[in-house]
Amino acid sequence: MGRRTAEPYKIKSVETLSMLSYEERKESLKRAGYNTFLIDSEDVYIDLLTDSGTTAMSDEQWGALMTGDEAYAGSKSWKKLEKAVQEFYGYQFVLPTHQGRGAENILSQLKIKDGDYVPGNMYFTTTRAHQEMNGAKFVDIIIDEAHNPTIDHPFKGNIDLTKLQKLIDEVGAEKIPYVCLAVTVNLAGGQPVSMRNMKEVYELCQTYQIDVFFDATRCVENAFFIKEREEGYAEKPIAHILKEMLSYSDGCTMSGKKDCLVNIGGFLAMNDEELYIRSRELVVVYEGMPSYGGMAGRDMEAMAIGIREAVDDHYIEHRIGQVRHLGDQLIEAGVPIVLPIGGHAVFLDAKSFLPHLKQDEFPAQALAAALYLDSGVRSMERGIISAGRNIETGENNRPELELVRLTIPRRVYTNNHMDVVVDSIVDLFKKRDEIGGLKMDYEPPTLRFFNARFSPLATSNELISEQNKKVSIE
Ligand code: PM9
Repeated sequence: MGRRTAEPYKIKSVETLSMLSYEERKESLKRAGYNTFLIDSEDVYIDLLTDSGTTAMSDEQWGALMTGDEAYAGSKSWKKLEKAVQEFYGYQFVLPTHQGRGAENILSQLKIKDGDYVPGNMYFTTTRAHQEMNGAKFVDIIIDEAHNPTIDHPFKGNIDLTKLQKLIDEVGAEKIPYVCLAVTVNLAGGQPVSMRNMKEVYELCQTYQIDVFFDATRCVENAFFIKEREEGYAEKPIAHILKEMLSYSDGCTMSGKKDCLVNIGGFLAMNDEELYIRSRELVVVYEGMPSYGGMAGRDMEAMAIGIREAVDDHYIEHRIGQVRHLGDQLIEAGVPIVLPIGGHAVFLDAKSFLPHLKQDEFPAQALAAALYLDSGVRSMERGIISAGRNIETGENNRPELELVRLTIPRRVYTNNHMDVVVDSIVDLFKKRDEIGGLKMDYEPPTLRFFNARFSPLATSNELISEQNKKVSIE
């Protein structure tokens, strides 16, 4: 066995976790309509719903909160944030937004015309919603391997250049306002894009004068995979790799709630001054003054520091290592997960986990609910419910991937917590035949996964057959 490593930080403040009984969790799940988004946080033991805004901030960040400049205009905290983005991301112009979707809204409104096409490496829920609301059709041009959870490809987030070229030939470059390239790809399992692919996409787009905008939400995690897997990068610092990655784009939208290591905030960045001036006008309409954009001065102080802390090589190595600590144990136990293990989460392959359930019985939603019931671990459905309906036909989109995401907040849990999650999932896997499907009782018209409500299909109205219920934390 190689020498073990530990967290590159020590704990200064603790938050007590709640540990409900099986019966209490059962009640809580019912109240939430079997949707993990609707479970009260105080009823959750280990919260792997999302890595978004759930980061533990450092003492330096907490200290900086007191120095926040809350001026309505010209905040010096904004100057610090702007400088950090320019220094570490390399873009010339930056605008603050309340979170990532604020930046997506502004970019989509300014770039998209009715009838346009926005190609991207797999959709993301809020990103696609903004594109569609502004009249575009999203076109998935990720490599085919990304849709198969069992294929172990080092850069499963890559764009298929043939698919991109084909779309350009079919609809014409003037109908493509920009290519949206996510690093890493959330719904593919946190899969990275190679530096080479980014460069090739950028070069192809340049020949047609099509912009490339990155969804940079998890760009630091992507940089780690390049360092680890792509020739020529092993000795380069993460900060250096990140800057090279972003140089193959015209701008980015950013949810600071992930790789900027903060609980709220985001930004829109670009190199085109004319677009910047137009974007600034919309920031005033939707977000606030361009010197705060929906964030408090203290939030901007914390984000400026988080941007720097995130590119620390020790931090990111441990971060990815913790995700693997969870995923590797599940693989060893034979639990089907998306391969290879990605950057921010381990994704259970609900189709293989619960092969007896049809996609219309919502296997991923049912598995997420069963996991909560078993151990109080909260996860998130990323399957047919998240995929929503086709805007033209109204039919359910039917993604190949029917997944449950175990998303690991940054710097929050220890590997012991991950071990508890493993035990619960392995127990559930042993009694997987007993897990029933769900029916949807309430379907919201947009982004339905947030507020949809379900109930068990079984006549007994039980999600897991009664005789088999096992409780791991009682
Ligand atoms: N991601 C997540 O849990 C939070 C919302 S769940 C719908 O994964 C990408 C790749 C994201 C993302 C949010 C956003 C939006 C954009 N791109 O939540 O608005 O993963 O800051 O960012 C969530 P905001």
